[in-house]
Amino acid sequence: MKTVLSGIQPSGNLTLGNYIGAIKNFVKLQDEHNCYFMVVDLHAITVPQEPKALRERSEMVAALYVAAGIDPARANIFMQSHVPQHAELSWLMTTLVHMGELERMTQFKDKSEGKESVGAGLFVYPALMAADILLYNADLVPVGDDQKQHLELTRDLAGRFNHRFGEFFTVPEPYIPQVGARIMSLDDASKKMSKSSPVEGSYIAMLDTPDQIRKKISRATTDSGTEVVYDPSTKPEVSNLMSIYSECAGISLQDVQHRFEGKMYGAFKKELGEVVVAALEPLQKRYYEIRESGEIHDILARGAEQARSKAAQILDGVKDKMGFLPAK
Ligand code: AQP
Repeated sequence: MKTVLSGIQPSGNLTLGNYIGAIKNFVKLQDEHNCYFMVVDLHAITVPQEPKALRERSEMVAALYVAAGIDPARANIFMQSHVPQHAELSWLMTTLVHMGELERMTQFKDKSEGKESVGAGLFVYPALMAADILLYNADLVPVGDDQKQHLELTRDLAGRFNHRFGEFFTVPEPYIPQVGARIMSLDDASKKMSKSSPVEGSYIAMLDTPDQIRKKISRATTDSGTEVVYDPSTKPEVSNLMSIYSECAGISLQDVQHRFEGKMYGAFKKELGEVVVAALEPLQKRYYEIRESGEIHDILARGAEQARSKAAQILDGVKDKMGFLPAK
């Protein structure tokens, strides 16, 4: 059985991009694999977070995992900060990664662009991500397209460690969906849909009300022309909306195209609004029940306990390989 690990930052309202690009795949993978799904709160603080909001969003992400169908009886759901080994292995990884490698990370460039002062945590973020994955010797890492570069670096670090200290880490593989790996902003298809975007109309939040969803979709930017045709190079905006339709309705892109042959953008967007509402409404209902019951705290406690036991074992092995004197 393969080990799968992934996580989402509690850094904003989770979007349809996070759902399609990440969570939907987590749900699929839990049946056949040994899964660890974290809320990566240590990553969220690489950009300033307000403490009260961080706490609320952390609980929100965990509850959304469960509401979306991740079953705590089959997968480990936990908060990254509840497993101290992540921070410890992260330091060890920081000593292996090269400055030039970190400087090449496009996410760092994007998130630091135009900022007067940038925390060092944002720069060394990929070392923490490598630690997250290697701490469980994960085989597969389901991520959206945007995380591919970080995963490549994790693979390099695993290889570097194995080369220097002897075979130890599994070199992880990315698991990237064919459709929906990069859901783009509703107002600009050259940018990915992002939960920390200051423009609310650019994303659909998983917890948006039906009216908000319909309104945002009706206002989404569309390419010139009128035909509903999938071609990301000439029709990026409509193609993005078609990917969302395909993922939310569970039909192929080809079928979406057939369905709207001879119809205009207006009719397509109207139906898309209903398809997204139908995909999110049952999940939202479960979400509010989970929050109301308070059960998420027990789920997180059990998940962290299981994660800590695996993480401690791997970290002991790493420290031994690196030459640390064992504690008595
Ligand atoms: N637009 C997207 N399309 C497909 N997948 C996406 N993911 C994020 N945005 C999209 C996937 O969601 C997972 C969690 O991402 P993250 O929390 O680590 O942060 P991120 O990749 O930086 O995503 P965001 O939403 O843009 O967060 P902020 O704004 O806080 O940086 C990952 O698997 C990611 O690929």
